[in-house]
Order: sequence, then structure tokens, then C-alpha cells
Amino acid sequence: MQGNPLFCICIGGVAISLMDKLQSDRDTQISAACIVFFVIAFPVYFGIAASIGDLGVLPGPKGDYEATVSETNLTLGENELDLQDDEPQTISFDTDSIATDLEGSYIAYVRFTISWAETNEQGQGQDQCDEVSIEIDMNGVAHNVSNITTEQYDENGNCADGVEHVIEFEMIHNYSMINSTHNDVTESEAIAAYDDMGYGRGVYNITVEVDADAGQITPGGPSPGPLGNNDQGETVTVKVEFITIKVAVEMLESND
Ligand SMILES: [Ca+2]
Ligand SMILES: [Ca+2]
Repeated sequence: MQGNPLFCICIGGVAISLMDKLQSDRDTQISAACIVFFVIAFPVYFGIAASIGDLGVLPGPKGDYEATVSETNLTLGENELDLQDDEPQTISFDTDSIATDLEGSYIAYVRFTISWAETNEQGQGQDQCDEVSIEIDMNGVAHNVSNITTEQYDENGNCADGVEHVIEFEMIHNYSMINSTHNDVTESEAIAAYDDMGYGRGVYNITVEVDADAGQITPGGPSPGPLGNNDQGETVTVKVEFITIKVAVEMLESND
């Protein structure tokens, strides 16, 4: 009998025939071995596959995690602009230029620093600090704040020590979680609390304009009126930095 050995099992009286073939017939032995293998292997395979499919990803254990954050100050660029009075200039900073430095890090926030001093005013009156306007265009940047931000800085005094203004934008929503604890979460959820969602990357266009203010004197005697200083504009420095972070999380001992 060369048929399926199961056929023999179904016919009660011929069980002995199956045993004989198992002992003597090679085809029957191979068939029996294959049946045993698939009977064992199929449920195991489909059981594992179903478990993975249900989970999507392996979640890891839930618990309380402490996140340790290390911040790094990364300069995207710094530009010194020689600006004539009332003649704006636009400069661009592209994060592609520091893509390697950004790998494996999140951008917590971006910082713009605008600085200048009075350097070129001529005349007998006291120098007057120049007025500077800035427009930050983030249309080319993935972000969660406004596309255009403008500021105008009208300074008093003579800028003898220079002036500096800082504008910052968060790229990680509500970033203030340095070394914080995250309760009843998985390890990946604790890390995800610091995810910048890819924000901060792209091209920043920054327009700067100077409105030169000049001092004056009013001479005594028969002079016809006040004498104004001469001021052609100013040199303004724009610096763009990222405060980037790397995050390490560790389950607190109380969860062990
Ligand atoms: Ca001035
Ligand atoms: Ca000036």
C-alpha cells in the first residue's frame, strides 16, 4: 500500500499495517516525519505571528523612567552685515550645512542673537545708537510657531558697550523637561516626550535693516542752528544657534 499513511489510521483494523510500514517503508517514514513536523511547527509559527501583528511593535515594560538630558549648543551660522541706512539685507541659513551634527539629536529650541554697536558716527554731538529691525522668515522651516516674526529695537544712549537682543523659539513643545521623571510609560514613550517631530530643520531667511540715528549739538553764539552728526548705517551681527539634546532613559529602581 503506497497511499497516505493516515488512510491506514482511519481504518481501525489496519493500524498494524501502518506500524509495519513505518518500520520498513522509507516513503512512509518520510511522510510521517513531515506530518509530525508540520503539526508541531504550524501552531507555533502562527501563534508568534499573531502576537507580533497585534502588538505592532514590541513595547517594552511600563514603569517610571528617569530621563537624563544633555544639551549642546550648535551654531548654524553667524553673519556680519554692513548695512547702509534704510537699506535692508536678507541672509539665509540652511540646516543642511550642519545635518551631520544634527544626526541623533533633537532640536530643543533655536536662538537668534542680534548685536551691534555704534561704530561709524561722526560729528561733535554725542553718538546715538542706531535703530535695528529684524524679520525672521520661517516659511522654509518645519516648526510649530509663527511663519514671520518681526522685532524693532530702538535704543537709547550711544551703544558704547554694544547692544544685544535674543529671540528664541521652542522646537520641542513645552521644552522644560531636563532630567525629568515619566510615570507609567514605556521606555520609548519616555524618550518620545522629547521628540522634536523634525522641527527646526530647513532654511531660515532673516532680513535686517538699520535706521541710523545721529546725535547733534547746538553751538552757542551766533550759529544758525543745531549741527547734526553724520551716520551712514551700521554693522549688525546675526547669529543662529540650536540648543540640541540627547536623551538617555533609565527605569527607576522602584519598578524592578
Ligand atoms: Ca548712530
Ligand atoms: Ca552707525
